[in-house]
Amino acid sequence: MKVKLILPALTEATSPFWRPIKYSLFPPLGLATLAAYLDENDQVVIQDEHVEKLDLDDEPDLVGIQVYITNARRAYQIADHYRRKGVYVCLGGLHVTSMLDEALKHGDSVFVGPAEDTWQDFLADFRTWFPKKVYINSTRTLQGAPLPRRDLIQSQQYLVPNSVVVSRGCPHHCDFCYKDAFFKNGKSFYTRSIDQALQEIDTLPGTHLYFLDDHLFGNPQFAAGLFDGMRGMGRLWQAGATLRSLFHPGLLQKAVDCGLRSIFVGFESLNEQNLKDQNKYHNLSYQYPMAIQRLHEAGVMVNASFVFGMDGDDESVFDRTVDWAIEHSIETATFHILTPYPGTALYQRLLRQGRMLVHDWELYDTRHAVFQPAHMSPQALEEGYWRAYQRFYNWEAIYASAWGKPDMGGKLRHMAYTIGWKKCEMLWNLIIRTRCVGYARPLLEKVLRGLNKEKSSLEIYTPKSSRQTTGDVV
Ligand code: B12
Ligand code: SF4
Repeated sequence: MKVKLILPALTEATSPFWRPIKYSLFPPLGLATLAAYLDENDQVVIQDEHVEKLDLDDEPDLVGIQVYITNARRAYQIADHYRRKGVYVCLGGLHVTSMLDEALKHGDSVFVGPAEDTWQDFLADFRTWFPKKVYINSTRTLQGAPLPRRDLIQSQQYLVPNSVVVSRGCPHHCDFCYKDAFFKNGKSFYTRSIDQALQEIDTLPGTHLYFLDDHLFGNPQFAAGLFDGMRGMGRLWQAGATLRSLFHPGLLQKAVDCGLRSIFVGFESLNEQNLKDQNKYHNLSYQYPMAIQRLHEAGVMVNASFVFGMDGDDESVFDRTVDWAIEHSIETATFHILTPYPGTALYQRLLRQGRMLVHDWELYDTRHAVFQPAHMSPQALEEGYWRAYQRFYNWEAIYASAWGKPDMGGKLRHMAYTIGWKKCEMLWNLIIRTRCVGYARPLLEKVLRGLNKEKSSLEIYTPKSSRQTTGDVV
């Protein structure tokens, strides 16, 4: 059977005037996961429109398309195109899970929720000619799930081919997050076994890893076992975790000891009431400075995520947040306009209050105000958002923020990371056009390690055979 799996791109990702590096970071791991369930004899291709032009002239037996909210329009176009040719089309992913009726107009089969179990059911049905219209996920486990087919990914096209996900979901329930909508009707947080996770990590070449888990520290016992097992593997890695988990006794140190060098933390807002309104009770704003200090003292760079437009925000929120981030020497900040994704508690609330203004999914990209904010106009929210980026990443701010680091090595690493990420757009464009993005990886590793540091004993690779998979190894 000929199977084609496609990650369509949103319009901006294919524009030479947008930030191509943002879309050349991670390969389509969800599709590589699905590919692992196909038979040896099946011919499988994965195409990612963020990094390549799609070949739409072919006629496979089966097409599977991944649909996010912002690429939904493009995904439906591609689905319609293949269906016109008589090809069977499956749609899955986050957006179709919340918008089943919309998706059913474009797909022959639509998958609700994670698809580790339903995709296998579908393949059996398809081979016997009785596929269903809708597959709803109910079994929530990663035990025994095969490793993603990374051999189908063109790794040279990505800055971070070694993205890895060892859990699904998150133990928390923030109102604005996609999570509860995607994992409804069952467990919304589960992990691989530690041994399976380590086995997957062991297959990844090179040094650098990026864990894309929503909350890698979400199950402290699992995380501690994973970090113990990773000691001596010689990795440098990045991940995301909640603020509260950084205070779990000993966990951060274990992470650092096995190579954590930069972390994405959802601070979201400096306003305590905003956090409560969004059901984000696990963030306590008085702990923010302590968390940053802990991370910096441990040599971990902070990527702080902030959301603008919550009901406690007025037009002063932008400058206040940026000033605070610079004052606390944060390396990179990601700003978002609050975006109510369909299916979330936030979306339901704003719909009930009659505050939803825009229904074009392409604009649900966290850069547009799609709802009526409480204390400012949608225009003021968008302008403030762009101003925040400009202020945080201007040269003066970068310098001021880096200068907050106590030693010269820290200052230099801060500057190199921030400048590399936000101030080298033309260089990134050239690197991507000449298909050399893979060559930039050693530089990223060098900056993560620290410019003045050579490989430490921690980072010298220990072959698998001489390494335990759980428990302390050093
Ligand atoms: C990596 C990532 C990116 C990467 C690249 C995406 C990629 N290469 O896959 C980059 C940086 C480009 C990116 C960009 C954006 N992203 Co993003 N991203 C992620 C992230 C962190 C991980 C995705 C992942 O690999 N998951 C792990 C795999 C195993 O799971 P999966 O992809 O969901 O696949 C499973 C199922 O969905 C299902 N499935 C998926 N596709 C299909 C297809 C078929 C046929 C079937 C049967 C099943 C199926 O099966 C898989 C196995 O269970 C997620 C958060 C998350 N935890 O998922 C956010 C997330 C997907 N991103 C999001 C957003 C909003 C964006 C942006 C708009 C952000 C922005 N402001 O610019 C852009 C636009 C993306 C676009 N193309 O439209 C939202 C999506 C919300 C929504 N309702 O759609 C998420 C959920 C983050 C969040 N918490 O809000 N993103
Ligand atoms: S902590 Fe993060 S991933 Fe978890 S529910 Fe809240 S926003 Fe979503």
